[in-house]
Order: sequence, then C-alpha cells, then structure tokens
Amino acid sequence: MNNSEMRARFREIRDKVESEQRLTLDDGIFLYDPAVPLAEIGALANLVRERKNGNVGYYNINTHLNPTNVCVYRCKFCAFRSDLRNPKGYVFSDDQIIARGQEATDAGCTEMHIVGGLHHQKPYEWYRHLIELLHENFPKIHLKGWTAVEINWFEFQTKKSVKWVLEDLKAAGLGSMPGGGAEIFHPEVRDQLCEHKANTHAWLDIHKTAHEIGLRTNCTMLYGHVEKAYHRIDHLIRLRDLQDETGGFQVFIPLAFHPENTKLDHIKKPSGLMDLRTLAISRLMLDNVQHIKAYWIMLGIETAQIALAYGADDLDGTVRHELIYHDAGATTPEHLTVDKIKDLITEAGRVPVERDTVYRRVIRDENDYTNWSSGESVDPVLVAKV
Ligand code: V47
Ligand code: SF4
Repeated sequence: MNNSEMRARFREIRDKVESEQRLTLDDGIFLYDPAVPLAEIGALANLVRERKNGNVGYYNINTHLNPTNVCVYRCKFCAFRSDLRNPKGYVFSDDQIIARGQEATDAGCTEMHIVGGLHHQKPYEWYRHLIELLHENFPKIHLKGWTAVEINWFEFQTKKSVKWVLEDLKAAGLGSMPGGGAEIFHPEVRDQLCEHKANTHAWLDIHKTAHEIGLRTNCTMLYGHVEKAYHRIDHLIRLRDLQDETGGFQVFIPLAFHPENTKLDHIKKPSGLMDLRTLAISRLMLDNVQHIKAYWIMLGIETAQIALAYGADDLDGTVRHELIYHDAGATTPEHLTVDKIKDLITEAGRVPVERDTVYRRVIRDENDYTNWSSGESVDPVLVAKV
C-alpha cells in the first residue's frame, strides 16, 4: 500500500469511528501497520475515550493477595509460579490472610485483588474458605477474585458446574472476577503458551456464566510475545462478541508481556509505542466496553500517564503486594500513594476520580468511605461535567 492509499484507508476508519460505526477485523489489523501514524490512532481513540468517559481519570485504592504461588500449570510466560518443593513456593495461613485484610482496611482499600496458583494439594474448600474468611472479617472490602483459569480448576476439583461454583463463591463473599487468564484466545498462540490450562471456550463460558448470575468481570489480553496483529484483533473481537451478548465486562486491560525469569526470556519486552498502539486499538475495537485500563504496574508510570490520552481512562489502583509483574522483572514501584496517583492523573490533564471495583464513585472521609449510589457503573453526571 502506498502512502496515499494508506491515507485513504485511514480516513475510512476515521469516518467510521466518528459516526460510531463498528470496526472490522481488517480495520484492526490495518491499524497495527507501523506505517499508520500512532499519533493519529491515539487521537481517534481519545475521541472515543472522551465520548465514553469525559475527562475523568479513574483510580482505586486496592491491594493484591496471591495466597499461593504453587501451581500445577507451567505457562511459558509466567515467572510467578513455583513447584511445591522449591524454596520459592509458599502458601498463606489464615493468620497471614487476616493480617492482609487488616492492613488493607487500615490503608482505606476498597478492593482486594485475589489470584494465585492452582495448588494440587489444596482442595476447592481452601480457596472458598479464604474468600469467606476475608468477607466475614472485612465486609466492606470488595473481593475481586479468581480468574476463569481458577474457576475452571474448581470445576474440575468439585465435579460441579461452573454456575454452581460461581454461585457458591458469590455466597461466600466474592464480589467480581478479574480478567486474567485470557492470554491470547487463538489456538495457534494459546497452544504454544499454555496448552493445558482453561481453553478459550472455557474462559469465555465462565465469564458468560458469571455475567448471567450478576457477577461483573474484567477482561485482558497478554500481548508482545509470539502473537501477530491478527491474533490480537481476533482476541478483541471474541471479547466484543461476548460483550454484545451479556454486557458484563466492565473494563479491558491490555497486559504487556514481561519476559524476565520466564521460559520466553529471549523475547524483547514490547516497546512503549507498541503499548500505546495496543491501548488505542483496543479502545477503538471494543466499542461496547466502557473502560480501558492502563495498568501502571505493567506499563510503567510514564507510559500509563500518556495512555490517558491514547484511549485509557483508568490507571488501576494504589496497589500493594503485586508479585506477578515484579517476579517477571517489572521495575515499577511496589505501591503508589493516593496523592501520587492523583498527581499523575492531574498532570496528564484529567480529573482524578476514585472509583470502587464496579466503577461507582467513592466519597471518602479519611479511611471511611461510601459509594456514589447503590446503582451500578459510573456516575453519568460527573462524567458529563468533567
Ligand atoms: O493472567 C502473567 C498475565 C495476568 C506475565 O482484572 C503476565 O483488574 C506479562 O489479569 N508478563 C494476571 N503478563 C494479571 C491480571 C490483571 C492485572 C491487573 C488488573 C486486572 C483486573 C487483572 O497477568 C495473567 C497473565 O495474562 N501475566 N505473567 C508476564 N510475565
Ligand atoms: Fe499457574 Fe497462572 Fe502462572 Fe499459568 S499464569 S503457571 S496458571 S500461576
């Protein structure tokens, strides 16, 4: 394609976005062509971002809990997992879990993000129990826990249906599900990375079931390893199709591959330009997902800030005890203070708004807080104002 053909093709896409028409697989693949200027894709993504979320930059006050890193699987991109006998392997006791809940409460966290390994000697009841333990002791903290990969493992352990498992966890206090484990759906890639764990059908079916029983979930894509543009856009379209059916995804989080200490450590980490292009294209393709998260832990603070002008409207949270990215070589801080995350958003020209896990505005008085309303999702009046 010569330069004038490229310009004409881009204009076609710009016209579609401006008139709120859906982009196709071919449109998405075209946008990954390095000849298409990133700044122009960014400007288009920013248009959609401001249409959907005004000038708001969301963050939350949250913490992570990875109750064990012992895992039966061996995903090639994972630096977090351990074998049981390896000195790195650990399992949290109830006391340690309670201590984490107390620390989160003292820090004013509204959310605990709970994921871990699939420990072959821990029954489903152990995973359920820790949700119940936290919920009973710290009922104000929203528990966003267990990826579809874990739910699939629980299904295998209990020999019950996905619906049964999700309802049982919800009864124990589970508030929503994170978006991990999606990786890349296309089997040409998935089979190279993690052929044994929950397959694409299972991942999508678990999220669909969660949405049907009223659990909101997040969705992700792991990029920058062996996949091509076609696989990324195919992945986004599979998410968009499910979202058309259920509307249950709240946010999409593109996850840049961190190679250190993994079996793919010969691969170079994606560049900042690739990160921004992927964020912007995700914003354009996922016209039915409200939020796009620039996860600062993974992107680095500078890229996350710029991402607020490339389609993203959310930086994730203050975060404590993150292991998955730091084990894989992330050099970002372990934690941001509330003032620092607000400053980052303000400096990027956005209005910082604290949200809870389901994107309600948080009204805070020191470490005590209430939500904007008992309804779901964002505060439309606020978004219109800023
Ligand atoms: O499923 C694992 C990815 C995911 C590496 O829902 C890696 O709000 C890059 O899903 N390099 C877990 N990525 C993290 C996750 C997440 C993070 C933040 C917020 C939310 C949310 C979800 O991280 C895994 C996998 O896709 N991952 N190892 C690695 N070396
Ligand atoms: Fe286990 Fe999750 Fe790591 Fe895969 S990504 S090896 S399932 S901890």
